[in-house]
Amino acid sequence: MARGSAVAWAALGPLLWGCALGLQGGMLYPQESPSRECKELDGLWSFRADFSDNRRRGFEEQWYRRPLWESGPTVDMPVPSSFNDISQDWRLRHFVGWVWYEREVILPERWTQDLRTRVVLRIGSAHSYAIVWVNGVDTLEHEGGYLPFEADISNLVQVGPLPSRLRITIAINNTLTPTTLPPGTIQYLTDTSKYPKGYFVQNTYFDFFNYAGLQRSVLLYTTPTTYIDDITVTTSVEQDSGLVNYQISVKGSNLFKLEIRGKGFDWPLLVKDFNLLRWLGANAFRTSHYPYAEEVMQMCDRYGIVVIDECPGVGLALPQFFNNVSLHHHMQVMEEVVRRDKNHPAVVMWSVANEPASHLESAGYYLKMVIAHTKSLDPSRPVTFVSNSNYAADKGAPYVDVICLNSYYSWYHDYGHLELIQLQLATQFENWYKKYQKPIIQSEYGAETIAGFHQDPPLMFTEEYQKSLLEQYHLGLDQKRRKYVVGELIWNFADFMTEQSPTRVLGNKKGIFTRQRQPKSAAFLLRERYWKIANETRYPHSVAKSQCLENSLFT
Ligand code: GCB
Repeated sequence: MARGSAVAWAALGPLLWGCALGLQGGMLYPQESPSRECKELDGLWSFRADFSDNRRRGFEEQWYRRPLWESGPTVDMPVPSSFNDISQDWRLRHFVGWVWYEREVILPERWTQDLRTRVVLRIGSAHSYAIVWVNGVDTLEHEGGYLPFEADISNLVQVGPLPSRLRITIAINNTLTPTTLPPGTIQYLTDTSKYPKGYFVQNTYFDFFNYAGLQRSVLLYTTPTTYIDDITVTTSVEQDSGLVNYQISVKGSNLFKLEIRGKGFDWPLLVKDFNLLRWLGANAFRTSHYPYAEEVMQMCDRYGIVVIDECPGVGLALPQFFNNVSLHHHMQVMEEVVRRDKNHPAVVMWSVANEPASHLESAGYYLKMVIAHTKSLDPSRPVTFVSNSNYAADKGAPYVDVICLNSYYSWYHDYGHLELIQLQLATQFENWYKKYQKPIIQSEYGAETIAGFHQDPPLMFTEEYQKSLLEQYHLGLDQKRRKYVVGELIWNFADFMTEQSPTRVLGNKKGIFTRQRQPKSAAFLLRERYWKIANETRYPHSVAKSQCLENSLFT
């Protein structure tokens, strides 16, 4: 079937901005309209993990050629969800390698018969490498979790009389390598007195559990054969008028189920989180440490929450992770992030990485290149990465627009000595500002806290300690807030799952809310603070606000 491939740019507003140079094609969020229909494929899929020694039996036996149940037993797997938390089989929780998902769909007859209709298969995210077959035909591959990808499958479904039943098979590999984002390493443990033959573990260099699977929605949608492929919205100001410009690319002529969904997308949880943000009076967050679901970004637009949009550049901790293959992939990931999120007014800044080993020369070059590339994709927004390096050693800071700093005074060192926080924080800010004269955001600070643990005077892990630690930080932040510190982001909004280690008690407990979204004492402290600051800066001409923006890029 012939399909037009020409790309026509319809400029429907003044084009003031030549962005999106490197963005290949669009990735619009699928929405129903008079010309587009959607069919969600969320629900139960058939699933099998490939437990074979080399994890490649699925490819050797070509499991995609026939219904999955024909090649062996399958289990039910909900989509969206992380496969790790669903099963009672402990091997699945820590499984590393290929897993197979399959789902059969019956298509509306019009989709298969009307040659003026394009049928698109869209996968919200598959962590981390995915291969997709439609009716056994290799259709699509994608590297990197947390971002959507899609394929026009019209030619597979519009093939004569009624193959209206479609079999979608998706193989996903969650192995992290030195060139994935985030990176990781596989370590074979060869001491046969301790480990069975072939035993290996996945090493990661970040602090969250490497949940995997189809964690966001999968859907089919249609467009006409001539369709809008992309929209780019930009804004500017001319004299006293605000201008909204847009460029359109036309192609062709319920209840919480935490613990059991890993980090599978969940509407009730999302709405609850935004209600909590509103309750807190918070107005910003960072998508640490990977892009969040598109529905989250839409909620930010609606609720007026500004976002530092971070890519999965986390765990770049070893020198070997700063290589050319990774650099190329990292740039490509930034293209996908910008392509997906560029039109969200909520996005105020791109973050290309969290805590890379930025004291290394090779990291300096790498960050310089990724930041420059991101700026060429979107010259309208500032770009940063989040640092935990020493100000004098950091090789990436010269290239960022805003310095973002993570520090854990009186937590990872000087245990219990809350009295040191103000001094250490002031030193941190003064050193960085003196060297770079750039606006600074405190992008992480906090303390591990087990809800219900109490001790006064405060001891580590109690609610009192978390509260007191935050109070000390706030005193320090307030000293600089009206000068050059332009933001503060608590670590963390809610408790979350991590790998097991002696420093983590059923995950990271630095949340001010539990994983079930119940407040710890610190939540009330922050609520008071955020609303107080919001009220102080409510009036645009107040002294407080103009001082707060002094020296900032945003003036
Ligand atoms: C950090 C990391 C974050 C961790 C946090 C912690 O600096 O950016 O991923 O979870 O510290 O709690 O240690």
